Amino acid sequence: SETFQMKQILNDLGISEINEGTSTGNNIFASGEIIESFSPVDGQLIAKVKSTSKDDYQKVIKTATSAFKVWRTTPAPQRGDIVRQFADKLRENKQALGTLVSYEMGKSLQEGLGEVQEMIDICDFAVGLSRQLHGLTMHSERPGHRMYEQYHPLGVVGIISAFNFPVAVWSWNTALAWICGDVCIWKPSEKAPLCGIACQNLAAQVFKANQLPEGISCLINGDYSVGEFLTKDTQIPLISATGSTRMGKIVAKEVAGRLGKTLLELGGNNAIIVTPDADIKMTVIGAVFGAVGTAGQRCTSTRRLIIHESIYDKVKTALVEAYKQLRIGNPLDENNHVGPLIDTDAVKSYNNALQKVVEEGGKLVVEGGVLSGEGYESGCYVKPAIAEASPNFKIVQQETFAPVLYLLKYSGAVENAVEIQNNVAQGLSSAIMTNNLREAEYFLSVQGSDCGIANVNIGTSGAEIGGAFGGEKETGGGRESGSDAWKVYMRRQTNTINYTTKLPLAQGIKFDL
Ligand code: UN1
Repeated sequence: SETFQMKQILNDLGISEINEGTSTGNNIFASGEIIESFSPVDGQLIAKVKSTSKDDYQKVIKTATSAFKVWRTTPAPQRGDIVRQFADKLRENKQALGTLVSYEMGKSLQEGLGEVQEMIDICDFAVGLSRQLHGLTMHSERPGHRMYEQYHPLGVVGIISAFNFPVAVWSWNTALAWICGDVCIWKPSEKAPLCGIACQNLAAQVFKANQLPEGISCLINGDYSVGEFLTKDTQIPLISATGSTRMGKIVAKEVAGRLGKTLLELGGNNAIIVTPDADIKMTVIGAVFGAVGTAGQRCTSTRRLIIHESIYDKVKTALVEAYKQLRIGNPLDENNHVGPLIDTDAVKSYNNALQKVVEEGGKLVVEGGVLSGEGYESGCYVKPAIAEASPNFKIVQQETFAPVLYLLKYSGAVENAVEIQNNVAQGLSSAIMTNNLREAEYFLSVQGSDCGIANVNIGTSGAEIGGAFGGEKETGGGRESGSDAWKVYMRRQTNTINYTTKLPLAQGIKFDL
């Protein structure tokens, strides 16, 4: 009956056995190679997608470019109203879309629904913002002059998203880009193409109902070579890319080479510092959810715990106990905490991390392993593991997208813990568990965490959309979602108007004829 239910959901979301993966709205086509989407939940083939060829792409960019000419002249609050309607569409389809996310990607149904909730939230945020795309006014140094700045849309925005948040990350970009007056071309991960098709179908319904032109929301599908259509295209002023640091470096180089803009959200190596003043119960909940939630496949997943030596054994024992309670299995079953990894390649990197940490001198305190047998046929289910390690181990310096948590010990003052925390290449999310005001404020100070996200008495994952999301160093420096992240989707223009009959020059320069 689960298969039957899934068929119904796919049907409701407009997904058939073979789908054409290129879309400008109602026009759906494709002549590229076939991508097969297998579920990591049960290993079943869900559906096929025909990818986007170079010719298909040419049609897309042409349609998007001409749609931009219409969309940019639509008043921003009206664009906001379209996004409001899209949010309603998501509310109606939350259960179906959340279930598809869970089935195609493997995260728990709760988290799949949570992801759709993030989409709804960013849409609501964008609706309000559509009346608040404010610029500043400045006082001119010249008499009878007025000076101000305004924000205009950029044009066609390219969005490259990752498998782990197959729908939310697109919406963070697209909801803001749309209210800003941009049109979007989205290339979802080839590991979750059906999530992309489902979202695009929902968006297309809204654009159609409002008699808006084709091309405001576009979808292309395929591997990195299809992503290159976007990164190499001088008609695309902004590329927003989420994924690995390796991918981000390639994208950054390509786009910078044509002086385009990038918004990058790349790898993290997120840590929680646990000081002698930490609430141990809260620490364990935050750390376990951070490490095993989404099977350790969030950019914000907790990879490292930096624990003070005085409470190290206590925290370790509590974690080992908590890990014994974890139920691993079908993520659509609410009783389970941990679902599968995305594919068997991910299982390989998980195994590699466990092997490396031991080779480097670490000790497993919660053993890992790949599960087999009934319910685990996909080969993607692994046991969350905990290893005692040293901060300088090569494997601890890397991001492994799997539920592997490293325990690191510090002694002395909180400064020492912060030093360990910052001493990695990545800079996305960080947290401190403490009831000591001095430690908390030091952690948030200029000498503290060097990450884009720094939390007190909360774990590293599960950020709200209202803040700017992203990080420093190898995380790429981009900021998506809330706060003033919208500015990256617009170009700023400074305007000075002279309403006199004289032409005074700035800086007091005289030029009399
Ligand atoms: C990601 O993993 O790419 O903070 C995004 C979180 C989520 C978003 C994660 N709100 O964990």
